[in-house]
Amino acid sequence: MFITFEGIEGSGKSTQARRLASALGGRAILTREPGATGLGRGIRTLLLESRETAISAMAETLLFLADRAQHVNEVIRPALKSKMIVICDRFTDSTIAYQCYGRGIPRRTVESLGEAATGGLRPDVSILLDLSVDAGFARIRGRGGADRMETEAREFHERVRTGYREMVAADPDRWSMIEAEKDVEALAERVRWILEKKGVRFGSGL
Ligand code: Z5A
Repeated sequence: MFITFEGIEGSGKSTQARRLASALGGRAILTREPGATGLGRGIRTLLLESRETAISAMAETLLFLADRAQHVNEVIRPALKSKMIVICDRFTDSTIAYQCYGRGIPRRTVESLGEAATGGLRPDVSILLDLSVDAGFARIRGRGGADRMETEAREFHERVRTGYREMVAADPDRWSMIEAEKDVEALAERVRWILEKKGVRFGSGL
C-alpha cells in the first residue's frame, strides 16, 4: 500500500507520517519529497536554499519532478515490490498544489510530465491535513531561517490550500481530509481510523 500525507507547511503531516511509520514498525518505510535519494538531496538544496539564483516556475516544477522520478525508481517501487507499506511525506499532489495552484503552471503539463516521472504510480490513500495558513505559519514560526518556498506571500499559500481542498472534493475515494487544528494524539487517532477502514491492521497504539 502506498500512503501519502499532504498539506501546507506546519499542518503537522511530517509528525503524523512519523507516528504512523513507528506504529507500523518493520512493515512500513517512511520517505519524503523532496530529498529522499542522493540525487534528491542535491535537488532539495537547489530548490529550497537557492537565494542568489532565480528559479523560474517551470524550472522549479521540473526539479521537483526529477526528484520524484529518482525517488520512485530508487525507493518507492522497490519497497512496494517487496510488499512494504510506503508512507510518503508529499508526492504528486504537492506539485499540483504548489506549482499549478500556487505558481500557475497548467495542470495538464504537470499531469503529463508527472506521468512520465512516476510511470503512472498513484497513491492508494492520500491524507490531507487541512489547516489555515495563519495557523500553519504560527506553528513553524520560531523555527528560524525560512526556506525559499516559506517566504512566498500569504496568497500563494492560500492558493495551495484551496488547491488541496479542491483535489479532495474531486477524488473522495482516494483522499481523506482531517481538520488539523486538533492535538497530535487526536490527529493520530483519526489517521488510524481512516487507514483501518482501508484495510491496514494496527497493533497497539499509534
Ligand atoms: N514542494 C513543492 O512546491 N512541490 C512539490 O512537488 C513538493 C514540495 C514535493 C518542502 O518543504 C517544500 O517543497 C514545501 C512544499 C514544496 N514548501 N512549502 N512551503 P519541507 O520538506 O522542508 O517541509 P514541508 O513538507 O513543507 O513541511 P514541514 O515543515 O515538515 O511541516 P509539516 O510536515 O506540515 O509539519 P510538522 O513538521 O509535523 O510540524 C510542524 C510544527 O508543528 C512542529 O513544530 C510540530 O511539533 C508542530 N505540530 C505538529 N503537529 C501539531 C499539532 N497537531 N498541534 C500543534 N503543533 C503541531
